Amino acid sequence: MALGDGTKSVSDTAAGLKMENLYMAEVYSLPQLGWRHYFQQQLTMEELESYTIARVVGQERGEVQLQTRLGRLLLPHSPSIPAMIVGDWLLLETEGRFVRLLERFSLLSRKAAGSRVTTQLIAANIDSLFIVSSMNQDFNLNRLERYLSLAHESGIEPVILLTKPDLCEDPQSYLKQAEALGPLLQTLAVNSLEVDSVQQLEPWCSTGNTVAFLGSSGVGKSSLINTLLGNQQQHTQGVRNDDDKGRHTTTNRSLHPLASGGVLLDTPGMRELQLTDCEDGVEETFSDIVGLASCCRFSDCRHQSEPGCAVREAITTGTVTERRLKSYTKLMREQALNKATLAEKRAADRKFGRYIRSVINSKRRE
Ligand SMILES: Nc1nc2c(ncn2[C@@H]2O[C@H](COP(=O)(O)OP(=O)(O)OP(=O)(O)O)[C@@H](O)[C@H]2O)c(=O)[nH]1
Ligand SMILES: [Mg+2]
Ligand SMILES: [Zn+2]
Repeated sequence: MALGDGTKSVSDTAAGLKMENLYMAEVYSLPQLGWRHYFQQQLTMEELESYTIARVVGQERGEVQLQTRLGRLLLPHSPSIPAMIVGDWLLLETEGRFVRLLERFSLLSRKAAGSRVTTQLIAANIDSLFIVSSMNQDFNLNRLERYLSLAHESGIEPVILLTKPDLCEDPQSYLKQAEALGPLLQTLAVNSLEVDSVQQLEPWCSTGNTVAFLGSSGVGKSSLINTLLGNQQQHTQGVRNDDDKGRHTTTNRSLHPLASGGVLLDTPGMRELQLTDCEDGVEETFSDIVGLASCCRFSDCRHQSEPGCAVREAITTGTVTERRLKSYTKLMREQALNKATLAEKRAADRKFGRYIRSVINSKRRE
């Protein structure tokens, strides 16, 4: 079912209507939607009895799409409701009024695209991250390391999916390069259009597990989701012939519960993924370099031409590539810079807030 189809807006309904009256079919149990003990323990017995539990499954022009045990409904955005993102869990009153957002166990965010330095939320309460790349001009090790850093920072298990093996002359060479990014990293070649091939993903699609698909446009995120769902819920579209780039077909994030369990999150293709405040995630992604750096003669070694540099030694012997060292240095610098700019911006916002309050107060006094 396409998001929003057949659902009614809460604001369209007469006040006092019971929630049961608002919903259309499409019924899933709470565990099928990803509900678990972590959320249950945030509720009192009274809350459990009197409120309806809902998960954010989509967002569109001023409305949040929610899935409950009984079906779907729309919640209009309002300034009194906190910022929510796909994957969030919340409580609703019987009439559909917002009560409270539940604490998240994981949160994916990045620096918003463009020159503005603000944080953009991507998704909440994600268990596994499928980092999707096709085996063509889209394939880029530096970019994969960005996605891996994001996953590690959020404590989410990453899996690299390399798509379009059927259109590639040497899939093994791509697989080998991706596998070299980490000894424990799961890397799979998968044809998004073939049921047999997509079956490899079943271990991550078990009941209650929420899996986010991230990657550039045209790599096959929506195609993978359609094959897993067994229908064409998500629109897909061919890539440009000259450079394999996609056409940004998916424009909204949406959650798709599988009948067999598991919840899939489709996302629009990302043009860029800039990290912010991801030091731990970057260090985990580059644990080989971090480990070697601890053996350098100087504790502030920059791994350029210092004597006794264990990282340079590893580059000479071929254990680490120059590319990987550059990628590590770049990501560390980028996340620190974005973090500092964000902190400055927040401080400026706070100062501005204080100024506004003082003006209002002095006007009141007058
Ligand atoms: N041959 C082949 N084609 C694929 C494969 N995966 C995806 N495609 C095709 O690639 C095109 C783009 O696929 P989509 O699923 O729309 O890509 P997407 O990642 O969702 O793209 P956006 O929504 O723009 O982010 C479609 O024409 C798919 O049929 C694959 O493994 N093999
Ligand atoms: Mg898509
Ligand atoms: Zn060094």
